[in-house]
Amino acid sequence: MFEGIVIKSTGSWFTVMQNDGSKINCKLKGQFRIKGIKTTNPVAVGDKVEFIHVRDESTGLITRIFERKNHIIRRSTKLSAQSHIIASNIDQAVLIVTHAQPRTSTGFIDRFLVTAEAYHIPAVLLINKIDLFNEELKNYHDKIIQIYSSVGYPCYSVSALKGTNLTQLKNLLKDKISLLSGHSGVGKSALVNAIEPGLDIKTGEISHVHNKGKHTTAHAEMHKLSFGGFIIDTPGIKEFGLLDFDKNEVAERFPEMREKMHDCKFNNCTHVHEPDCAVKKAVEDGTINKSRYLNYLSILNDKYFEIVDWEK
Ligand SMILES: Nc1nc2c(ncn2[C@@H]2O[C@H](COP(=O)(O)OP(=O)(O)OP(=O)(O)O)[C@@H](O)[C@H]2O)c(=O)[nH]1
Ligand SMILES: [Mg+2]
Ligand SMILES: [Zn+2]
Repeated sequence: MFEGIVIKSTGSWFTVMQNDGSKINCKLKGQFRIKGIKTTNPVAVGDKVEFIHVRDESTGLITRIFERKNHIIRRSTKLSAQSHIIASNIDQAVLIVTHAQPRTSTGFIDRFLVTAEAYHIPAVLLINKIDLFNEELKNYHDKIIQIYSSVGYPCYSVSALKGTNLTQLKNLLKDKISLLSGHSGVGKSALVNAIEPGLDIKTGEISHVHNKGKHTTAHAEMHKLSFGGFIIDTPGIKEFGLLDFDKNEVAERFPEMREKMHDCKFNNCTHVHEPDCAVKKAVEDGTINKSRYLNYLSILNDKYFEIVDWEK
């Protein structure tokens, strides 16, 4: 019996890395279903597993998945009740954001942050491609940094292309297991290459027609960092489908609302139409950012929430 950590999954094959750094391709023994989670992938990158050797030790068979410290899940597609475990056993979730080529909306950012809050995983915003900034993008960038750092999310601004601020980024990643997420084309793989040049991961072009990436990375993969820690590069995602279905919990996942909501007149206040709502008052006087509040409303109205109790 051997132990290791899943560093890559293609769906049917899993690459497992042992403590000594050696890698072995494994299959799954039978049907694995983790109780309470209905996912397209029962085993995810980051999972600690037990395996046995088959066929003269060249491949393995995963026989057990150890209990996860945490995991982060998103809904696979808008209409599907299926969900996808992006990764497990992670120390921090890093969202790569770009203001151009492609542009990441605050709606996408907030859905990601809400999910990280739901799983109690520390989240960080990493703004890439700052070399593309003109006056207008620079102003927009300053506003974004102000919004998110003021509610407690660390923000980093880098350029994978020019190598700007990579020392800070390395300090952030050192000795931790970090998940990189974001739209296709934001430079997730380019960033991994920039801080760990030996890896030479494939990166893609940006389509000139759509100003979007071309989904170059097909499977999540964990890479060992020479200066300590691991980084998980993932395929770009179009939208971040929320798994949550309890509307009353959404406000708690906005740290700035969490702080105010106890002063609302009604303790089941949804902060939408109720009188004497401390959250709405804070939006009016500018203490809570308007775009964050509007994204909160948008999340409440999400189609995802119409599928209630999908798990049962
Ligand atoms: N100008 C500029 N371009 C960058 C920067 N970082 C990455 N790019 C370019 O953006 C394109 C996409 O980069 P990738 O690293 O493939 O993006 P990705 O996020 O891994 O995309 P997927 O694998 O499709 O999810 C490439 O052409 C990179 O050269 C940057 O800091 N500045
Ligand atoms: Mg990539
Ligand atoms: Zn309220």
